Amino acid sequence: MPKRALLTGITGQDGSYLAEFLLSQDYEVHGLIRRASTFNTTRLEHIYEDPHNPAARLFLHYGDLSSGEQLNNLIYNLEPDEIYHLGAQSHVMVSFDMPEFTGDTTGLGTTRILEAIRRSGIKTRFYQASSSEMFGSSPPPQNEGTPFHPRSPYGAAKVYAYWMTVNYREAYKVFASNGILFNHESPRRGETFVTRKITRAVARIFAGKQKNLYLGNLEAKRDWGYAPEYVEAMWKMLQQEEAGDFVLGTGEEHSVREFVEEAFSYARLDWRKHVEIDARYIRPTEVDCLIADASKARRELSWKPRITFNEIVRIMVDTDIEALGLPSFGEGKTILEKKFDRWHQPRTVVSRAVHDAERQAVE
Ligand code: NAP
Ligand code: G4F
Repeated sequence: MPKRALLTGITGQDGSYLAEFLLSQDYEVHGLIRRASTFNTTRLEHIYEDPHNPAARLFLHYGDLSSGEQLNNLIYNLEPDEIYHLGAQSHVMVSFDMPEFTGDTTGLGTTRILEAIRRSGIKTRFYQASSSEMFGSSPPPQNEGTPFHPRSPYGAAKVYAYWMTVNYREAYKVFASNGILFNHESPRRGETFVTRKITRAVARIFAGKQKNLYLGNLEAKRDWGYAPEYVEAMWKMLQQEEAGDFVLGTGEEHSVREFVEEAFSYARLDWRKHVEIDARYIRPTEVDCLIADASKARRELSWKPRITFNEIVRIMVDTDIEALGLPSFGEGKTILEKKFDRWHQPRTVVSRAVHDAERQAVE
C-alpha cells in the first residue's frame, strides 16, 4: 500500500514542490485547496491528474483553514499517514494589515488540524510549517534553543502554532514536528516576496517592459535557501523515530541590497538606475537579521543545502526572463542540472506551465 499524505497549502510554493517530491516517492497525495473564482492551481499543472484516471495519485479537495468542517472530514475519512500543514497567510507585511485574519488562518488553522487529529483518534504524523520569523529580534545565529521574539502579527501567529504543536506532542503523544524554516526561494515564489519581486522586475526591465523597481528596507539580512531542498527535509522530519523541532537554513547571510546587486548584475543591468525606495514597503517593525544554525538538521537528518545564494539568484532570473519568451543567460539551468538533477528537473513541463501562466499575467 502506498503511503497517503494530506497537504494544506498545496497550491503554494512549498506545497507544490512537496507534492511533486512525495509523488516521486510513490505516495498518494491529497491537497486542500481554496475555492476561488479563477484557477489557483497553476503551480500544480504539471502534476495534475484527472481523478477519473484509475492510476491517479493526486487528489484535490476544497476547504479552508478558517473552518474546521472540511479539515475534520478529510482527516477522519482519509486517515493520512502524514499531514504536512503548509497553508497560511504567509506574507509578513500583509499580516500588519490583516492581523486578525492572519491569527485565524496562520495560528488557529494549526489548532483546527491538531484537534481533528486528536478527535478522530487516527495515528498520523504531523508537520507544522514554523518560521524563522518567530525569532524576530533575537540575535543571530538562531537555532532550536533561541528564544522567540516575533516582530509581526505573522510571527506571533506562528509562535502560537509552534507551541500548540509542541503541546499536542506532549499532551496527547501526537507525532508532531516543527520545521523552523529560514527563507527559501525559487521560481515558484509568490511575486510579492522580495526575491521574486526583484527577479521578476529584473526580467521585465531587461525586456524593456518596466523601468523602475520600488522596494522598502534594503539593509535587512536574510538566510536564503532553495525551496526544493527544504521540502525534502520536511519529509525527512516525519521519517524520524521520534517527533522533534528542527531549524533549516544555509547559515549564510545576505542583505536585500546584495540580492538586488546580484540579480541586476547577472542581467548586465545597473541597479542604481532602476531601484527606488518607497516607504509603503517599510514595515512597522522589522526583523533585521536571520542566520540559521542548522547543525541539528545536519546531524540528525543528514540534511545540508547545496544550492548557494548566487545560484538561487541565477535560477530565478533565468526563469523570469524565459517567462517573457526571451532566451536567458542560462547559468541557472546548468546549476540545477549539475546540482539538483533528482526529482525536480529544470527542463520539465513544470517550469513551462509556470512560464505560460506568467506570460499571460504580464502581457
Ligand atoms: P505560500 O506560497 O504563500 O503558500 C501558502 C499556501 O497556503 C497557499 O497554498 C495558499 O492558498 C494557502 N492558504 C492561505 N490561506 C489559506 C486558507 N485560509 N485556507 C486554506 N489554504 C490557505 O507559502 P510558502 O512559501 O509555500 O510557505 C509554506 C508554509 O511555510 C507557510 O505556512 C509559510 O508561512 C511557511 N514558511 C515559509 C517560508 C518561506 O521562506 N517560504 C519560511 C518559513 C515558513 P492559495 O494558493 O489559495 O493562496
Ligand atoms: O521576502 P520577504 O517579504 O520575506 P520575509 O518577511 O522574510 O518572510 C518570508 O520568510 C519568512 C521566514 O523567515 C516566512 F516565514 C514568511 O512566510 C515569508 O516567506 O521580505 C524579506 C525582507 C524583509 O526584511 C523586508 O522588509 O525584504 C525586505 N523588503 C524590502 N523591500 C521587502 C521589500 N519585502 C517585500 N516583500 N517587498 C519589498 O518591496
